[in-house]
Parts: sequence; C-alpha cells; structure tokens
Amino acid sequence: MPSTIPSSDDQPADVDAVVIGAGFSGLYAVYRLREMGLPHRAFEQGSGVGGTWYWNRYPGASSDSESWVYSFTFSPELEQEWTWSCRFPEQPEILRYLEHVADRFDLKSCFDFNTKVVEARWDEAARRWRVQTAQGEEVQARFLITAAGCLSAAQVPAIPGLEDFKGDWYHTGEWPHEPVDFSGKRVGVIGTGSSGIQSIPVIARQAQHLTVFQRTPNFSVPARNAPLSAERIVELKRNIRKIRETCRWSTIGQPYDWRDQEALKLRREEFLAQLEADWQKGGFEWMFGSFKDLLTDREANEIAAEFVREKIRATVKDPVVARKLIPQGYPIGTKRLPLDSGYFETFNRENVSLVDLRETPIERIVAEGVKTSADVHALDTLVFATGFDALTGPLTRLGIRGRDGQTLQQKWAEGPQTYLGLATRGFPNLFMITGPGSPSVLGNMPTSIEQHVDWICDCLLHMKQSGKELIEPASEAEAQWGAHVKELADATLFPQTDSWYMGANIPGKPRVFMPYIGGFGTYRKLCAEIAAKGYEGFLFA
Ligand code: NA7
Repeated sequence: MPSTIPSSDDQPADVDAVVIGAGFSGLYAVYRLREMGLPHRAFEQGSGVGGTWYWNRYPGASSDSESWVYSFTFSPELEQEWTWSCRFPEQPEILRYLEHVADRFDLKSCFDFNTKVVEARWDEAARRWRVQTAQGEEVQARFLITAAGCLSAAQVPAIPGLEDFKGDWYHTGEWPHEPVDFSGKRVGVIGTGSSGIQSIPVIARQAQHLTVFQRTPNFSVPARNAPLSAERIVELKRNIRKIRETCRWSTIGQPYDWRDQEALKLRREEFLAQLEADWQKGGFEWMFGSFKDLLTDREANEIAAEFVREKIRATVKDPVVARKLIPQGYPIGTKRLPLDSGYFETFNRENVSLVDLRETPIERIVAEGVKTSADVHALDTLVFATGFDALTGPLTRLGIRGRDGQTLQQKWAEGPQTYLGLATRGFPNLFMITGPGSPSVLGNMPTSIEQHVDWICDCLLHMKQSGKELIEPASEAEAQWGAHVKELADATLFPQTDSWYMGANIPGKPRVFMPYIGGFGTYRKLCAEIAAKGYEGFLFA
C-alpha cells in the first residue's frame, strides 16, 4: 500500500482510493473503504452530504420509491432505529436521513466538502490517478471511484435572452438552500418531467399565477402518498429483511415484479380491470408490477396508455387544456414515468395556465418573461425543470483522462462503452458506481448502489490479496457487454422514444439507450458470477 504523504491540511495526498460524491453512493463507498482499512480521500462539491437530495430542494421534491426500500440495507440496526413518516419521503426527510447516516457512522470526517474535482488524470508511469481539485490540491490514488450520481448534471437549455430576464430564475436540480417564496408572484415553469410534475402542484398553491410551459405532454401515475400508521411501521420493521431480499432479486429493485402473464392474453375487460385495481394502489407498481408485455408490445402498451389518457380527460375540466395535456405518439413508460400528487388536478385551478410549446414555441426570454411565437408571458420567477445530462454528464464533467490523455468524452463519442457499467477500457482502476450500462436509473437507486459498492470493494480486496495492481475490462468483454445492453433495449419499446435514457434531451448527444434493462436481479447474478470466475472479462496486471 502507498505511503501517506501529508498535504497542506494534514490529509494524505497519496491514498488507495479517491471517491467523488457524498450522496448515497459516496457515503456507502467510504463506509466500506474505511471498514476494509483502505486509505482514501473523498471529495464533495456541496457543503454537505446528500447528493441528489442536497441539490434537488425544489418544492415537492420526493422519492418515487417507497421509503422502506429507498434507504440503506447494510445496517440492520439503522433499519430498525430510523422511522420514515410516510410512503414516499420528501426531500427534507431524505436529507435528514442521509445526515443521520453520516453522523451515526461518522462519515462526514471522511469528506472534503466544498471541494470540486476538476480533473482526474491517469499517470501510467506512477500507476496512479492524479486528482486535481478546484481548490488547488492534487491527490494521488491507485483507484478512482465515481459516486457522482446519474442525474446530477443540471441542464439549462440554451434559450436566448436569459441574461435579460429581470426576475429570479432557478433550475430544480440546483435549488437554493433558503426557501423560495412564490407568494404574490407570477411564476413560470418550463418542463413537465418528474421534477416539473412534482413541483407544479406545490408552486400553484403559493403563486399568484403559474404558467406551465409544456413541450411534450407526459403520462403520470398517482403516488397516493400517505403517512405511515404506527401499525404499518411495526409491520414494515418486522418484515424489512424479507422485503429487502425480494428487492435485491427483482427487476427494478422493488418488492414487486412483473406478473408472469401477458396482458394481450387476457380479455380486454380483465386487462382494464387489473389496470384499474393497480391504479388504486398508486406508485410504480401500476406499471412495473403489471403485465410483462407492457414495455415490449406496442398494442398492450397502447391500451395502458389510453387508460391513463382517459384518467386525464376525466380529471381536467377544460377539454381544450385536457387535449393539450394528453400524451400521444410515444409508448407509456418509455420516458421516465413520473408519480404525482395532484398534477392534472392543478390545471383546474383559476391561477394556472398551460402553454403548449408545440403550438407556440418559445422564441426567447425577455426582461419581462418568456416570449413565445404568440405572446409575452410576464413573469417574476422562472423555474427550469428541464432535466439533466443523464448518466454520462456527471462523469464527463469530472475531467477524467485515462491512458494517453484520452477523455471520457472522446472514448464515448458514439455513446458510453463500459463493461457492466462498472469500468471502461483505457481507464485503468476506474470504477463507476451506477455507471451507464448498469441498471442504475431503471431501478431503486439505493439497491443498485449498494450492490455496486459491494462488488467494487470485493474486487479491491481480491486485488489486494492476490497482489494485483491494475484492472480494466478487456476490449472484447466491453464490446460484448455493449452489444448485450443494446440487444436487450432493442427488444423493448424504449428506443422508440426521445428520452433522457436515450440521450435525446441533450443537443448533439449520441442516441444510445444507456442503462442495462435486463433486470436488476439478473444483473446482480451476472456480476456475482463474473467475480466468482476470477473477474471474467477483466484484465489484471
Ligand atoms: P426530465 O425528465 O428530463 O424533464 C425535463 C422536462 O423539461 C421535459 O418535459 C422536457 O421536455 C422539458 N424541456 C427540456 N428542455 C426544454 C426546452 N428547451 N424547452 C421546453 N421544454 C424543455 O427532467 P426531470 O428533472 O423532470 O426528471 C429527471 C428525473 O427523472 C429525476 O430527477 C428522477 O426523479 C427521475 P421534452 O420531454 O424533452 O420535450
């Protein structure tokens, strides 16, 4: 193991591993590294822990996974002592949870906060990563572990004139820490993805007037969030280990899975009755605990899509507004399906108006507000709920350079190439937690994260015990994995839609379905088998 050279602030400048990020992944990574006795440094550009939940403080921000699965499983004591208040926890509660985890396991001392990594360069001669921070420190590490999240590179679209706007503007993914007061304000929200759909009902209740600028109408399923009763909490805590075990082997890291049944084999009334029964449950189960052909068969999908369109028509009173809100032309579920708490009902409010940007596109932002091809919409506050450079963005912006100075952008010019979403050829000793090519955003994130961190740490232990210094994927293994990820995606309806899963929301980004869609349990098994076969597909030196 390397010697430890003290840096200016008495932290070692030569370590075994550098971890970037202090969200769920970074916290668990440093917990495991410390447990294994591997010297490490960890950097976080925010002033505290939380990752997604540190940055996404917009009104209504909430987990779309149930609280009893959207949390760590590594400590049974933690599971028993922490009590969630409701089914889908909101951002402040999740942040409190992550703060609690960090304090309980003394993880904050492992991090340098307010410290942004601006470059990580592989030094072939020294067999080290040289990690530079914006604060001017250089740390050397044998291993670089990215815990930078999948949806952390906020995307403000290049609409001309933003600098002229006289009001305040915010992006949901970089929300201020102090509450934003919308009372008495004319507010505009651009974007109707998950963040827009969560924030719009809350902002509408506060604002004098809310204008929603919608480019693509979205499907949404009711969350039916509710407080957890004392009895339910006791029951959940009693069964929590069993619930977690089911999540580990399920398709999307949830305690439910596809029914072993095809929708089109049912009579239509039976299919519709089941959709209705599942709709009443609320949450993702409506789609991902439903029939297994919903995301592979356009006809089955269309019946489910029409079921939701009917719900929108029944909810929105003004038929003209309802027509604008109704999604058409892409299969339901192939854009990230939002969960909502009164989203469509919000358009029945007197103080809410909808601008259909397909009819009247935004031309520019002006001092008074947003100018479309039809009007100037006067605004005091503008909210960009316009999403993220998903999956690859958080990694490419770290300034990672592998062998021969190659950047990740260069390597991934035609789309991300990875082996298992964990590593990429030409970048030795780099591990990506929930990288592109792994299930990541298609499942419950903490389940994905813990599996990746455990796999990486086991691999580091294996290398330590067997005296191996370097690891990277073999070219053939990486190519085969890429082909497999594509083949699985092509068997579904996902590639038919412009979505951030496909990189379609970022101008110039290659159109590639980025996550692994073969199911979380299958992926976990595969990763374990590869490790058991001596890390098949990886090259060691
Ligand atoms: P999304 O799902 O990428 O949604 C972004 C929304 O912003 C979507 O409706 C976009 O319309 C819209 N958008 C993006 N750029 C523009 C421009 N230039 N003009 C008008 N509208 C635009 O991001 P979210 O943050 O909502 O969701 C990410 C979350 O998914 C994440 O936080 C997880 O909770 C799950 P489009 O559909 O592209 O036409």
